[in-house]
This record gives sequence, C-alpha cells and structure tokens, in this order.
Amino acid sequence: MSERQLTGLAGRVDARLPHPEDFRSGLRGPRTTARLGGWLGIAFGVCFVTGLYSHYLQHPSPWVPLLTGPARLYQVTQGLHVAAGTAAVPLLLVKLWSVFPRFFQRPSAAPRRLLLDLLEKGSIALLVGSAVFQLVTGLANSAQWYPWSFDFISAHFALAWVAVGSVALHVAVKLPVVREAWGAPVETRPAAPGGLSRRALLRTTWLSAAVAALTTTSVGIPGVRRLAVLAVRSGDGPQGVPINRSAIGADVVDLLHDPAWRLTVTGPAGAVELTLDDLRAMPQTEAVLPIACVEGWSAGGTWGGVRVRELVALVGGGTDRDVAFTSLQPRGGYRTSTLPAAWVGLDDSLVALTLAGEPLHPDHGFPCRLIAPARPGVLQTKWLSQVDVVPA
Ligand SMILES: Nc1nc2c(c(=O)[nH]1)N[C@H]1C(S)=C(S)[C@@H](COP(=O)(O)O)O[C@H]1N2
Ligand SMILES: [Mo]
Repeated sequence: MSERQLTGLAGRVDARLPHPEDFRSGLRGPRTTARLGGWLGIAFGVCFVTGLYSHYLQHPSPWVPLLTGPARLYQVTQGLHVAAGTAAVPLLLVKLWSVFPRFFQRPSAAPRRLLLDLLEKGSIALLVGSAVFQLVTGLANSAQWYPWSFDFISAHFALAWVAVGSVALHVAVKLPVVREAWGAPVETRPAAPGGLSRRALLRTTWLSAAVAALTTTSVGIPGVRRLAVLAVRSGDGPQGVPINRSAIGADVVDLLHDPAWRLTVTGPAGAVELTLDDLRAMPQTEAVLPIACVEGWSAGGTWGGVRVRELVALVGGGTDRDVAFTSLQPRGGYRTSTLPAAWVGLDDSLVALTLAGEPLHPDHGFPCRLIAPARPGVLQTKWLSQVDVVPA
C-alpha cells in the first residue's frame, strides 16, 4: 500500500470515528466518574472479600480461618456478595458512559507518550474486561443460567484477582484526579437548560443500584422478601424452603424409596448400617438453620435429626476428624461434601430426618441429609447413603 493510500485510509477511518469533543453532555467529567468509582470500588471490595470467604468454605486452606457461627453468617456474606455484584451493574454502566468519549482519544504520535497511552489503555482494558466478565458470569450464575463451557467457579475465582488487581492499579494511577474531583462539589443545577443536574444523575444511579440489589436478594430477609421481585427463587417450596435440584433431577427417586436403603457409617472402629428406624431411635435434636445457596437465595428451616458427632461416635469417630458425606445421587459434582472437624462437634451439625416437623420432602433430601450452620447450601448434601470419618 502506498503512503497516499494509507493516509487516505486513515482519513476515512477518522471521518467515521467520533472525537471526544463530539460528546457534549456536561454531566460527564471527573466529578461524576470519581464518585461512581468510589461506590464501584466499595461494591467490588465487598464482592471480593465475601467471594473469597465463599471460596475457602468450599476449598478449605490451613491459611484461611473459617467461622462455624453464627448460623446465618454465610447467608449474610453470600447475600452481600450477590447484592453488591448486582448493585455494581448500574454503577459500572453509568461509569463507562461517563468516560465513553475518552475511548475515542487518538493515540499520541510521540513515542514516549504513545507508550504511556498504550499502558494506560491496556490496564483499562483489563479492568473493564475483568469487571464485565465477573458481573456477567456472576449474574448469570445467580439466575442459574450457565451458557458457557468453561468451569464457572475457577474462572470467576481467577478473574476476581485480575479485577481486584486492576482496580488497585487504576486507583493508584488516578489518585491525583480522584482527590481533586472528590474535593469539588457536585452541581445541583442542570448541566443544560431543562436537563438533569449532576447530583440528580448520581442520585438516580444510587437508587437504581439499591433497587437492583434489594429486588434480587431480599428473598433471604424476613419481612421484606416480597420485594424480591427479580429473585430467581421465590422463597417458596415444600416445607417452606425452595428446592435446588429435585429428586427427579438428581435421578434418585427409585433409590430413596428402596426398602433396602441403609445409611452406612464408617470410622476407626469399623462400620455400621442404619435403617431409617434406627436413625429415628437415636436421640433427636432440633436446629433452626438456613439453606443459603451460593446463587444468592436463602431460606430458614427448622430441622430435626441426629447429631453428626453422635453418629460418628457409633464407629469410634471423635470431633478431631473431618467427616465425608456421600449421596445416593449417581453422578454430579454436588453428590459429596466434607464437614471439617471444627463443625463435627457442634450441637447444630445434624443428619436431618425432618423439616418443619415432618419427614423430609423427597426434594429436600429424604431419607436424610446433612445440615450444618454457616455453610454454603451446596455443601448441605441431600439423599445421604454414606458417612465416613476421614482418616488422619
Ligand atoms: N445430593 C445433592 N445434594 C445437594 C445438591 C445436589 O445437587 N445434590 N444441591 C445442593 C445445593 S446447591 C443447595 S443450595 C441445597 C438446596 O437444598 P434444598 O433443595 O433442600 O433447598 O442442596 C444441596 N445439596
Ligand atoms: Mo446451591
């Protein structure tokens, strides 16, 4: 291509792309962007901390201390995770709108400036890319929609570090601008006659963020659960608790009504096989505990059953060993879970036989399921067939 052709091509591309000055809204600018950025930073910070907590409950590490109570702890941390992520959607959209013209800034011709430009653009691409990825996959997950083939958990976990790292870098680079912008007042007068003021724009954005958060996660908050009009789970279900995966969905219907069903318990002193009547004949305990799903919904229930520590005591198990739970479910990632030793001795860690005073509904895990405080729903294994004290 000749030099003339190249110049001509550049000219045509340039003619089609807008310039930053083409965007006229007086509502844009650092005062808007910095304030949105502050709230967005808080939302991402809450998501990161609560997300890590949820991750380490599911993949324990000796470096991360986990709390066995209060019973509703995970309901609160995961509710916050989904609420903050949902609130971040309008915040991010308005923030992107507020800086949109800058995407059309022409790169500088001076090599040194160009390099800095490219570095800044690159870090912003990483920031926007990872933020959008986290919000889109998180939102789809809370809607129980998995339209991708990669592993959600590892991708969402890995990109969380990228997002938090690029937020930190971005804040560090922008600190002088942010300082100055926060120091300046937010105008209450419209930017154009008859238009919106900057304060009105910001207030509308806060309000949409709050409404988005409340209408998706208040299903877990007694008293205001009716506001959860955008929640995926209504909060209703047999025995007052919604169902994630039904007995039909898990392919266990025939197995759980099989008269030959036994709960096999193994430990250092051997193994026992218990019928449902054997379990019912053991001392029964009642506990009020929520099912709190990683997807953001939660519901409380009154569970009755046998304490895990009394069950493992039958086979010589103490409260110093993890206990593994296995479901009748023939396949699927959620058919097993491990209860760490710290939970095994708790009064409220149960192999539950009843919910709301009745035998467990088939969809809630009949004949029996694990239920323990302050743990993600995904670890409350249903339709148990086996309980094993994990050797040291
Ligand atoms: N065997 C088995 N147990 C399971 C699951 C499953 O798919 N299979 N789903 C888990 C998930 S993700 C949640 S949130 C809770 C939901 O319990 P519920 O359906 O009784 O409300 O069960 C957990 N126990
Ligand atoms: Mo779940």
